[in-house]
Amino acid sequence: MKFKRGDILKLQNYIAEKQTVTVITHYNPDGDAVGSGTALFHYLKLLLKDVHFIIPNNVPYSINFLLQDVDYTIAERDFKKAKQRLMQTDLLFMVDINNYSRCGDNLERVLKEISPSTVLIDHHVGPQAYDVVFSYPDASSTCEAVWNVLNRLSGKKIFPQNISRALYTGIMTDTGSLSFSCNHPELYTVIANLLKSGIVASKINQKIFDTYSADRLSLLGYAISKKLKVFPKQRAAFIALSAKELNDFHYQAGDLEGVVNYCLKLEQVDFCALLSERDNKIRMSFRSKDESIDVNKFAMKYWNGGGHVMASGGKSFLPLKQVVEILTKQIYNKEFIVRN
Ligand SMILES: [Mn+2]
Repeated sequence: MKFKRGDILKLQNYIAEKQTVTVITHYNPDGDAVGSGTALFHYLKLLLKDVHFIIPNNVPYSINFLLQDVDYTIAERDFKKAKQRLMQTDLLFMVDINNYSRCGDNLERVLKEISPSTVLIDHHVGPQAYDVVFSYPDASSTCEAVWNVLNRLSGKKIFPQNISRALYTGIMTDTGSLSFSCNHPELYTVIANLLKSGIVASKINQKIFDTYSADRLSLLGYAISKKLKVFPKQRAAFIALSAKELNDFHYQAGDLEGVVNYCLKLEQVDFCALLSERDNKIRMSFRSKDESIDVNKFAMKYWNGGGHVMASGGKSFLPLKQVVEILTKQIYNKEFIVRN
């Protein structure tokens, strides 16, 4: 991972000079968001900083273990505290986001009012300008980027277990257990160094991936057996779930994590989407099997979103039925292949 001359020095100076440090990540946090945020938290704590992690809303239960021994606030539960903290902050780290809007409207408003020094560490395309920007769209995950930043900062390769565990979690969740965004050999050197801290990979994998509730597994079964629409000619597929259907399975944050990837398991599918009616909108995830289908561009052009070339997200405030109609038309017209 290449670093711009001066960025590490600037970051070193910030860390030396600033005392009140806050880490923030995206709405609907995933393993990479919480992993990179908590890893940074532990690292800065070791440097005796007053550090706090602000998470916009609830963390999926499968990655809750990462929050052990972390000072954090879930902004949606205690917005006053989150806001107060941000007002006092003189150094702000943003992880797994490319701009403030990913934190949700309420936090974005506060973030735009304050003026701390800002450091971004991320792997999404198109970061906004901040004081220091470590943006690596080719990285597997923000956690991989964080390891490289910490390595440059400290000269160390092996970090304490709480840091290693968090970074390992983000790498595994963001690569679907090393099945995509995982073709650069350097990634495996990072993982090897994480394991050298003594963390047990199989145990963490179980914690992350084998903690389904019966409802979650039933929802997955229902989504695949009853709701999967396949368009063989267009080599596309999608699943759409209404709020009522989610409710029938007692939906919990995180229950749809990874569901979209099942559509790609079909040999005859190169592009797929998952639509779910949640938080008074239709949330959409897009995946593709090949870089020639750029779902970041597709999400940006049509669905108010973005992300990565082969994995992105979007949203719509139209009724689910209408979103399904539009997406179906887009599939028939192969508009998911966005030409420049
Ligand atoms: Mn990520």
